[in-house]
Amino acid sequence: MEQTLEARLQAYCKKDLSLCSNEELYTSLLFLVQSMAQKKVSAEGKKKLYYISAEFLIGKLLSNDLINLGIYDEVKGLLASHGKQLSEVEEVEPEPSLGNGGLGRLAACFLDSIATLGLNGDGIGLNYHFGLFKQVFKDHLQQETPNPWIEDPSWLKKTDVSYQIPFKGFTLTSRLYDIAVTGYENRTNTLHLFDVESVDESLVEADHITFDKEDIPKNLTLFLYPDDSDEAGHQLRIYQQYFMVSNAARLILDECTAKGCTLYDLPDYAVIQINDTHPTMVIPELIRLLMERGMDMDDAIDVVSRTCAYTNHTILSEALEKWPIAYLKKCVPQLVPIIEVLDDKVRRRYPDESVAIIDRNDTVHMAHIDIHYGSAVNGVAALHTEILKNTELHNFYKLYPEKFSNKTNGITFRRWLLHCNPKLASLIGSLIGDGYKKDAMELEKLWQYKDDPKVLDALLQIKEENKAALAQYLEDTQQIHLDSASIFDIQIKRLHEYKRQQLNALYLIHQYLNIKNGKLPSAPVTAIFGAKAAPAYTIAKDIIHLLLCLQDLTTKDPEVSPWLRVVMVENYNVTLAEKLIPACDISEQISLASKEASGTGNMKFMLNGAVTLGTDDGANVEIHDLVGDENIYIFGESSDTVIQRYAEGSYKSIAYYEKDPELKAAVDFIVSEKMLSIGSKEHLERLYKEFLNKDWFMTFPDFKDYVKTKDQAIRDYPDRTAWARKMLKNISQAGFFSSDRTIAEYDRDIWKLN
Ligand code: 26Q
Repeated sequence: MEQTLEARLQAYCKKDLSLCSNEELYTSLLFLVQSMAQKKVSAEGKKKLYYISAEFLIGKLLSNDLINLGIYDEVKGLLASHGKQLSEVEEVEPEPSLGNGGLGRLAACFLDSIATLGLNGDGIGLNYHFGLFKQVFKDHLQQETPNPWIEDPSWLKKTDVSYQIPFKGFTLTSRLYDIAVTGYENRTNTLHLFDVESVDESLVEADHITFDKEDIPKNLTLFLYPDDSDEAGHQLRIYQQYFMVSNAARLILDECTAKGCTLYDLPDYAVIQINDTHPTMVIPELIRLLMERGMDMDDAIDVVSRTCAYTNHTILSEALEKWPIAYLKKCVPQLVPIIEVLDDKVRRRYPDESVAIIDRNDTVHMAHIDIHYGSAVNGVAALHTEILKNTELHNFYKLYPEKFSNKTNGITFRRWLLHCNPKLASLIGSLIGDGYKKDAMELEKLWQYKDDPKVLDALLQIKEENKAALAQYLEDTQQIHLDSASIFDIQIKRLHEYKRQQLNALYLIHQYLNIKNGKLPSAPVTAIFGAKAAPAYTIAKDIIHLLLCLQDLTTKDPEVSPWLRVVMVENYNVTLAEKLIPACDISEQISLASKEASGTGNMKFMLNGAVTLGTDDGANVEIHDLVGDENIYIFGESSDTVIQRYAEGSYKSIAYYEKDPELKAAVDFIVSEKMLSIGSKEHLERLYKEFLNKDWFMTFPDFKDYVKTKDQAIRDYPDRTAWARKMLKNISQAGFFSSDRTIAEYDRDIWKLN
């Protein structure tokens, strides 16, 4: 076998492997993987799932595919025997950052699990030429630069599929590109990414993410939009969404009719999962296309309603998509009469204005289309689904209780354990066998080792090695120096006020002031952040500024740096996450209770033996239930209290500030002379005022408890055996969060593929 693999690789390289550059090895491996993946034919079946999503944050593909194809170790050994390192070859691959964060990464984990479980299902999205912007720090501020990822050769395979997509005033020709999605020792599925034939990368100037926004034929698939409510109204987003779903609908109809579908029996051939409201226009578009093919409207509505299902990923009302009908008229007028009929039917059935599709301001509520005209609605964690049913979507729940269900998110253990933490994966394998790779619940067997000093030591040893590896990597790539003997306390996620990086920052200032006053912590701590802020999100960028100033402050002060260091990594992405997560001691999951729908980073950290410090929010609630009070640090007000506080509208941050001298000192420090000597007055003052006048995500009420709980975690850490037991408990309970479990539930309750 090795001979064969070696021979095949050599045939691609056209020379001895030891003479190849890492670039040549990367392209040869890409060809090898593509040909092997192609040979694993997708199992056919009558019914197929189409997972439509504006984002698929797939991350680098090479090593993931090598693992799934079962040749990772062999390739690694083969390269090593020729003096080459697979890890160096991995560095050559550009990361496709085709998503903002959780929602896009979830879609990628789902594709892996769908293929791994052998289910008949593909992803459909857009082929953005530039992924989410590349983040660069300058003068303690974030700057955004273009992030290209498509090279020649690439993972994208050009297909013959192409459609004519009509917009007001012009028609665009599409082209489908496919990426193979390998399952773990199983079938290969496909991620279908549609592009515009007329797209023109030269519209983008080097180093700037600005471009001609008017020229739709050239710019439609250039950029992924940042999840930025300020820009949400931008019409390009409607063009993108319609282009995505019109192509998707045509592809689905073509595939189904080729299998003998009469269109009236479409729900027997296809199920469409709508990932948040971004693909919602697929509902009116499918209805329109069915009518074009001769179906009458009521039948078309019925068929489509039985084909589509919707997942909600947020309870932030400002993030729920609403489009002025005037925008739709300007871009895609053909959908307007259909949406009007959908609205009219709802209004006839239900006089309740709050469930209407087109509101009194002539704005179309996309989620409302999904709920009325889809067969299922799900939230992404138990608490989130309860909040949808009882609060945010309560009026819909009353109408359609049978449509609602919970599907707690999950993560693929292939990428988030086998690939990113091979040492831990192999320790687990040596203790409980490899069955856990296919059945994650088997991780529970690890708990029998809770008193085994050898196992606990091995866990600590692996964590130490992963921390040293991260330190080396950040030293080499970002000139950041880490003390691997300190506690690695990590918060990595998009920068958003509700996720409360600013609460963490207040703690760090508080700790800094303590150290300056001679009060040292129980152990040295390195607080590591990674986060991109949407380009137009002012306060989020101010928070990044604060963190970068704190990095400067703590690094340069010899009194402080042995005890406390703040580090913000540049350009946080999937690739960096894969290095940070295995090296983490304390996982920061500190969103304001009720605001984080689920979170999935929390699951990745837990699986890799970090202990969570978090609020009872999103999937933290389920982690808490699984590991018990002893093995997690929970703080802060409950979601019920928070929801009530918002309902009363009574929150005044200033009252907390005036009551708590420690809080006041931390907040005042933001605009202290010391900070102003490092950072910019404009940014720091704006942030300071935001805290005092608004603090919309209520950091002040949780400050005291956060400080207390975090200090307790830091006090507990030096008891290494007790800490290792907490790590073991977390790993052993992580099986529930395998996306294989999540996908099996979607299939059982919604897709019903077999
Ligand atoms: C909307 C309008 C205009 C432009 C962009 C957007 C936009 C883009 C992306 C709005 C939202 C998103 C992404 C949302 C997201 O990532 N939500 C997260 O989904 C995860 C998977 O379910 C959850 O774990 C997280 O809790 C949730 O925040």
